[in-house]
Amino acid sequence: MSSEQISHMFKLVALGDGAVGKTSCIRRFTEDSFSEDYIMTIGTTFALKNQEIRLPDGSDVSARIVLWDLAGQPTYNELRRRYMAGASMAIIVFDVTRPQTFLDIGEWYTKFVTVCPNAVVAVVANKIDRPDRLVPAEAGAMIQNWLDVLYFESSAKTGENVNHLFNQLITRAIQRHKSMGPLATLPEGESMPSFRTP
Ligand SMILES: Nc1nc2c(ncn2[C@@H]2O[C@H](COP(=O)(O)OP(=O)(O)OP(=O)(O)O)[C@@H](O)[C@H]2O)c(=O)[nH]1
Ligand SMILES: [Mg+2]
Repeated sequence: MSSEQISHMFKLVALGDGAVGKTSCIRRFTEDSFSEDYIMTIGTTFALKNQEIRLPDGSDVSARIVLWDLAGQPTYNELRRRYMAGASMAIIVFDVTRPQTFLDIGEWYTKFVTVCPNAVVAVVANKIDRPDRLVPAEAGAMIQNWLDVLYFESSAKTGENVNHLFNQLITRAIQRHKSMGPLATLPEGESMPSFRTP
């Protein structure tokens, strides 16, 4: 196995309706913690995570991910569009106990790929720990066939599949970045965010 140390920096945005668990998935991934309380995200918050990734060819890569956590409430539509710019990947999250959040996936997808056509997208069926699940796994499989996306089922509460989904997404983003060559950087005029406390 070769151990090639390349540093990659990627922007990831979390999309999906309000209260589906975007902040919870990010927090589970970055801090390995979970809270039952719902605190609506206002505007945008950022998190940072350094992740070691083993690529399918056996090489090890270190990636730095800036996770942009965008408010799901519709009030922030225009802001959200601007913040999507320059993202290499997106998670589009829905809540398996609320079918409307599943029906809205297509709209989120269209909004995102219009701004970032080359990014890697994962649709995430969250809250699978809940006994009152209404959206079946088959619905997710359909989405995967219709759209050019990865599909995962997760629980930010138990942690099930959360690391796996982010690792898969980052792996795909690195592969896509490599295949697009050295010019595949942020669009002109775009820069990484400066960090501030939310
Ligand atoms: N049972 C269960 N509850 C979850 C899970 N993920 C999130 N929740 C709960 O769902 C609620 C909303 O979670 P958030 O992560 O704040 O949702 P959000 O998508 O960031 O919401 P906005 O910031 O308003 O867009 C909180 O009460 C969480 O505790 C999960 O996997 N299982
Ligand atoms: Mg949130």
